[in-house]
Amino acid sequence: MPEQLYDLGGKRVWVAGDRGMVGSAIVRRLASEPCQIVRAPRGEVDLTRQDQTEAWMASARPQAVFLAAAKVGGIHANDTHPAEFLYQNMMIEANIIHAARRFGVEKLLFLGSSCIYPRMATQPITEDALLTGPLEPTNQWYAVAKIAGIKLCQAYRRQYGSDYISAMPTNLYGPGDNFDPVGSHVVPALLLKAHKAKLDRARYIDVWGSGRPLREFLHVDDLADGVVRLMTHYSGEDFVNVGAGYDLTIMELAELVCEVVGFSGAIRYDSSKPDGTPRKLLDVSRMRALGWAPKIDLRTGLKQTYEWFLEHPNEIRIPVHAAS
Ligand code: GFB
Repeated sequence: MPEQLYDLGGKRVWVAGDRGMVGSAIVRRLASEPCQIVRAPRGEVDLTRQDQTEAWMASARPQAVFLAAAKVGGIHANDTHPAEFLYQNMMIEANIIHAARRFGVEKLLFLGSSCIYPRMATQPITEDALLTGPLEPTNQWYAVAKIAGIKLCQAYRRQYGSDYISAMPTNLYGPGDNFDPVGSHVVPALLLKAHKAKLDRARYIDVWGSGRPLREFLHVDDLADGVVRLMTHYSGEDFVNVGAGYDLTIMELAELVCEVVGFSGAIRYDSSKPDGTPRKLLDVSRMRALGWAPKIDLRTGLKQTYEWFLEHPNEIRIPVHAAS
């Protein structure tokens, strides 16, 4: 079993982005660690602003930071808001990572994304595929910002000896997701479409693209468990993939979602919408060697996410988590 390298016991821990899907899952997971969570007052710290970020870090003095704050969205949001995805994500990362060094953070974990890899990377994708080929055009802006975040962690480690590490999660889903029909990722989008179609007794739902792309989906609670594992048991310049270990086609996902929701109509494919990357299955050997494995299978996770959605009818999350 790998040895523990960092003890969260008694530490002041800040989850940047703690109101987003990922950040709130990390906060839930940290409830079973003997640490103290520090939280910025709602809406009061704009992490794209260096002055506000530094003032918050100077007053809160976190010892460990999970950097889960980001501007996020699905394929359409990425494709149509390139400036926001590039600018906001670069600012958030640079402000927090720089402030972490200034204010003595002992350990920081940065969350990247599997879209950092070349569009045509060999599958399953190992971490050394980074920067070996051209990016997928629909999310290249987000990818470049996330690559900059990885490089910042590596650079601060090399130059200042800062213990900053990075995790590369695959496509995530779960409670607290953004269910905006246009800006969201595919899982919440299809849950919403199938749910509305069931209520309206519609004959079909529309699914974007050809249905042929393959995607890997990880429940956000499994991701949260993985990043806490990395925080406590990993230190190094190499970043680490976090994925489920298997993928399925969007067509198979759409069928599974309809089954979970109880919609028995047809599925139509809208070829005017982009497919994006044909496949991005992560190699998770490094993560498994650290003693982590996902526990929530896709069907169970989709059912649980649908139940969360039904219990939160008014909760439409905006896709910007820049405000902590
Ligand atoms: O989840 P998604 O938006 O993100 O789309 P990406 C995944 C696949 O599902 C694409 C298809 O092939 C979409 O065309 N799809 C089918 C749909 N119907 C829908 C729908 O109603 N809504 C959406 N959103 N997709 C994102 C990146 O790429 O992955 C981000 O843009 C980030 O930067 C994220 O990296 C993890 O997997 O294509």
